[in-house]
Amino acid sequence: MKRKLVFATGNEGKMREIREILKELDVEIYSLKEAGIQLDAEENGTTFEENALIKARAAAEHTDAIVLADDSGLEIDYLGGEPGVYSARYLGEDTSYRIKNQNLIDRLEGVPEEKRTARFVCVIAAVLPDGRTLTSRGTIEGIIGTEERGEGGFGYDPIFFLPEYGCSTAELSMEQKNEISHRGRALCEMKEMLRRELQL
Ligand code: ITT
Repeated sequence: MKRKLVFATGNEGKMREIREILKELDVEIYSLKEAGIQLDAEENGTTFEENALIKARAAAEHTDAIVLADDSGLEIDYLGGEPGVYSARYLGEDTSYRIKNQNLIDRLEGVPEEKRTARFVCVIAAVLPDGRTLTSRGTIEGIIGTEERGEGGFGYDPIFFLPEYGCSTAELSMEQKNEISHRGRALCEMKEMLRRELQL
């Protein structure tokens, strides 16, 4: 029988990417919703690592499965690393990304391209059935654009430009984004650790 893996996220954009990246692992993947788990863990850590572990440990209290969680965000150098670990909560959790993205564009009004550098960061935390924890981290460097572009991806993707590709991460196919993204990189490293630790 296949082993069960619960991915502790309520973000459907993340979940779509995660399923695609982990599809060749020999496990059954469940979202929180599919596993019937409701989390109200407060993400009060100050780093992506802390918050990813908070989410993974909270979910692990409800299941014997392998649990993974993703904590991620956008760091804009000109804004001192904002929104960073507050990326989901920036301007309010329920505010639309059209508004959040336009606000960040406005805050960078007149800033030249070389100072618009930014990165997406993703930390994946795992809690194994024996209680051990693992983490992996991935990043992707880009610049903040002057307008939204593209319909793919989610969140801040329409304003995150990759100069070497001449497009935003919202203009990549999911396969292309997963090959180079913060989440793709962090999950590939985690996949290797899980294979090693659990012979998956
Ligand atoms: P869970 O905690 O339930 O996983 P969340 O959306 O609250 O969902 P985070 O606290 O990790 O997750 O916040 C991550 C935010 O960073 C996310 O909501 C987006 O705004 C942004 N983000 C992360 N990865 C991204 C990506 O690949 N593309 C665009 N925006 C991204």
